[in-house]
Amino acid sequence: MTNEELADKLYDIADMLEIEGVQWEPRAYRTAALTVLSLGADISDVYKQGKLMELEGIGKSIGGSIEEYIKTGHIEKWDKLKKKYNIDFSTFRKMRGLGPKRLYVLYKKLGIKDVNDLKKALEKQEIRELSGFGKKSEEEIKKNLDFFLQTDVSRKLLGLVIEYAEKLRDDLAKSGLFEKVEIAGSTRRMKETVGDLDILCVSDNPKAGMDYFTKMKQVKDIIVKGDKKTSVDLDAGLSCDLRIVEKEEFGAALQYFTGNKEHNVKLRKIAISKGLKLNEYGVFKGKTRIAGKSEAEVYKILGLEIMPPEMRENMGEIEASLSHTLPKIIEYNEVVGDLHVHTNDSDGADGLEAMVAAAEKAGLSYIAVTNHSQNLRVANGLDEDRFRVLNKKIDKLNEKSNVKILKGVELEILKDGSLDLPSGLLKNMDFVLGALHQNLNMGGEELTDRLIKAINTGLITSVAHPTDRLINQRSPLPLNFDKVFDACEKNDTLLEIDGFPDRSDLPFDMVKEAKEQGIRFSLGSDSHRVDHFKFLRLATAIARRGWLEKKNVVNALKYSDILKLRR
Ligand code: DGT
Ligand code: CA
Ligand code: CA
Repeated sequence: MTNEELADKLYDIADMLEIEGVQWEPRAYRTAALTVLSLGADISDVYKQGKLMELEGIGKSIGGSIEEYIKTGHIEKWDKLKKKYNIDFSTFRKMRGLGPKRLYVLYKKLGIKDVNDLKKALEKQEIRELSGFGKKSEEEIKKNLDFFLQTDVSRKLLGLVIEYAEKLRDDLAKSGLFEKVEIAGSTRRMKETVGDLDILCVSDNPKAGMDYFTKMKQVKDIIVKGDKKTSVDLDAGLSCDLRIVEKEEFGAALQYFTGNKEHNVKLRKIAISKGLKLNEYGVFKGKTRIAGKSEAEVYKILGLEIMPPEMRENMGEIEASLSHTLPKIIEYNEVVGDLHVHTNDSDGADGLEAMVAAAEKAGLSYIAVTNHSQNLRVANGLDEDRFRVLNKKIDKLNEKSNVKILKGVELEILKDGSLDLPSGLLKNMDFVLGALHQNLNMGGEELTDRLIKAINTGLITSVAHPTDRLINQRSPLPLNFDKVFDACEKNDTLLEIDGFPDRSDLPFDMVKEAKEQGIRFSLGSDSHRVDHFKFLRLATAIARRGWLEKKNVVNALKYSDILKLRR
């Protein structure tokens, strides 16, 4: 049993309870599922240590279900519900647009249980005949299904594997069998999703090193084992290549196995044009190795400046390096504030004081508390009165708090582009994230006009998670981003980079485009509980992958300067 299998069961229960019309339980089950997914340790180990109930969001009832599953491989609640709702929820969750309630209608009226059934019903154009669906809705479902069928859902979210990968690296290093241990591949480039882990080591005793690796408790199966390369399946549900190389070739190997592939291909062409040969063992002139010990040495001998791994996506970094025009991208420690944080006043799990304490522990100097606004009822959005009360509480807390708190809101942009709260209140807010969450089933042009109308009010500081994509789950909104960027530029409105693992939104390639147009950005973890502040690092990674410099990111400003954004 893996954490993932358990989380899937919990999500299933949430979906089925939602169909039953149960009020709060679905949320609780989803929260618990996310806790299990991002745990970083095996849930059965946590259970054995008697620490199950200490986990965030896991109380008596859900804890009981988890215990039952660990002991018996079943959850009776799931079995019972599933008899009534024999739907492949777990696959449908990865697809945009069909929530549990709509799935149930399709199941009851057309007998659709899985993606295959859905495909057939679409071919026969049966869905448009259902009340509450119609032709437009059928086309939307088809589009989402096509997107789903094209995506590789086997890739893992970086935000859910990075700590696991770093622990694996540290565990290897602690063995004392390796002189060097480094993470390479897409994880080192901080790509939003990871296919497999790549780890690179130097060791005097490769045999003992590989023995140690294959016996680690994270290793589930050995795929191939050799002294130079070993591949295994990990308990986190992904595989890992570990390579042991010579000290003299470590830099060249690290460069090669960091990639990406297109970046490497271009580098090799440059080597050839200089009469040299580049591979994972070094840079060679004839048979003599002339570089390879460090990455910097490899780049230098090819006439290039080294660039951070995040930039190595063949997006112009090699050309910029050759012409000495590489920007100095923002450093992780230059991000001093988090500009997207929820509390339990809306849909967060923890209270204001707890979130502020956690922010202080995370080393932040300020946070914007951006709870949902009234129209987002599923998230317990706040109306004007509740915001006024909360803002007073924030003013009071600010008097004694080391971490400064900006009074913010994640504001619904309504169907007609108007704003969900009166402008009088908004003018007194320190940070307004404008967001599209509801009524998204409209054409791209309408949607674009709606967002631009909101931006043009001048009341929005930053556009929250602009594409609204969820990785492996739903496609980006069909917005016209040329127009959106123009509107942002004109109004000096920021774009957000939301670092929550499945959002990672704005995506890095679009970040780079918007930067070229002079747009600035705000970064947010989109924290819903105390342990989510770690996702700010992922937002920063996307900023770096989009070539942002310190001046392009408002989270590098001091608290007193960030307040001036709206003045
Ligand atoms: P992933 O695992 O799909 O998230 O992405 P990567 O980038 O980690 O790719 P992976 O694990 O297949 O290979 C690690 C690195 O090794 C990759 O970034 C570049 C290098 N590499 C792999 N295959 C080739 C190749 O055929 N040619 C060159 N030049 N480099 C390669
Ligand atoms: Ca990889
Ligand atoms: Ca690999």
